[in-house]
Amino acid sequence: MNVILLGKPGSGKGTAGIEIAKDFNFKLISTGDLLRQEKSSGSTIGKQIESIMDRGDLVSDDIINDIIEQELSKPLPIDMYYLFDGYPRTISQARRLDEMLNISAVVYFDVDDATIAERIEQRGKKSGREDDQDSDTTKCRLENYYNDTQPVVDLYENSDRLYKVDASKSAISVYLQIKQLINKLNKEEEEEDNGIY
Ligand code: B4P
Repeated sequence: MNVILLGKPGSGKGTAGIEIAKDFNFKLISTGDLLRQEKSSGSTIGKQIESIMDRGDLVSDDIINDIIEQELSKPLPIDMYYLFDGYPRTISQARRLDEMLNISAVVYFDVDDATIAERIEQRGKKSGREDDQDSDTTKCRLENYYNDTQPVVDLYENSDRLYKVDASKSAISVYLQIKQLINKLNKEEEEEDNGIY
């Protein structure tokens, strides 16, 4: 079962993703991490995306789709599935992903904007991430979320693949909610495979 973690910037996708990937033996693909690696490598693409990311804008779909295609072309053990963190963030990315893979579940991190702003401000003090450093950049990231990513949430909700978790709770609580959800979905899938339904 391939799973997506979807939500506003700073909603906790990365934090939960690391633990969930370990527990369920997922291959974790975080586009944010891959882009930050590209940026710090100083490559041509890294230079292209640096200022876009620092001001809180989304990197182009072409670059993201190339990065994802490269990741998906790497061999994956037969019993392993993907956990996507921060991808897809636009309708075009979501459509491309649906062409490449079967996505059974999308975990939506439900949290209000004020909590997001507070978390990003706190992270900015430690992370040194350019995009966490001021409230205007956070505002821009949230605007991009409403313009580009909210339609992706609607797309998955309309195709009955969206499962909400209360992401305003503590990191451990969010992690446990997702763990419980994936266990339940795995069990349902198993029962379906065994013809119980
Ligand atoms: P990402 O790296 O995906 O960053 P994010 O959305 O800010 O973080 P996330 O939701 O993972 O929050 P985190 O767990 O860290 O993206 C960065 C940039 O890359 C984007 O702005 C864009 O430019 C580019 N990009 C990435 N993917 C792209 C795509 N597909 N298309 C185009 N561009 C793309 O948590 C945030 C903070 O809150 C942390 O400090 C954490 O400790 C804290 N926290 C987490 N959960 C908590 C909880 N439950 N309670 C309290 N604090 C919590």
